[in-house]
Amino acid sequence: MKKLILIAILITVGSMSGIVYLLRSGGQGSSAETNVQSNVSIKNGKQIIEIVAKGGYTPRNTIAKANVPTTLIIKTKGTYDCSSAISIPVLKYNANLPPTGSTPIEIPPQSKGTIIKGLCTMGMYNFTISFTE
Ligand SMILES: [Cu+2]
Repeated sequence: MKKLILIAILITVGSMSGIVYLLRSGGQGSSAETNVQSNVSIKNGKQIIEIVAKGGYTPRNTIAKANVPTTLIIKTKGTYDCSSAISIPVLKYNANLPPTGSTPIEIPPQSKGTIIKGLCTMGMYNFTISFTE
C-alpha cells in the first residue's frame, strides 16, 4: 500500500512539474515573439533600413530617424512578382530589382515628419518610411 501511495505521489508531482515546464516554455515563446528585430539600424553614423520585396513589401511601414543620411536596402529573395519593379516617386527612383539580391538606395537626411512612399510600378503594393525625431 505504501508503495502505491508513493507511486501516486510521484505521478502527481511528475505531471505538475510537466505543467510548470509547459507554462514556462510557453512564456519563453511569447517573450521571444515580443523581441521582434527592427529593420532599422545605425552603422558608422549611417541609418540602414532593410525592406524585403516579395509579394509586396515587408515591413509595410517603417519608423526611421530624421536628419540622418540613410541607405535603404531593398532585398529580393526569388522575387518574380511585380514588387521587383519598384518606384519611389519623391526620390525619382525607378528600378527593376534582380530576382535575388540587395539593392541599396541612398536617401539624403529627411526632416522630421517626412513620409517617403514606395510602390510597385503598377501601384498594387506599397510601403512607407516615416522619419521621426
Ligand atoms: Cu504590382
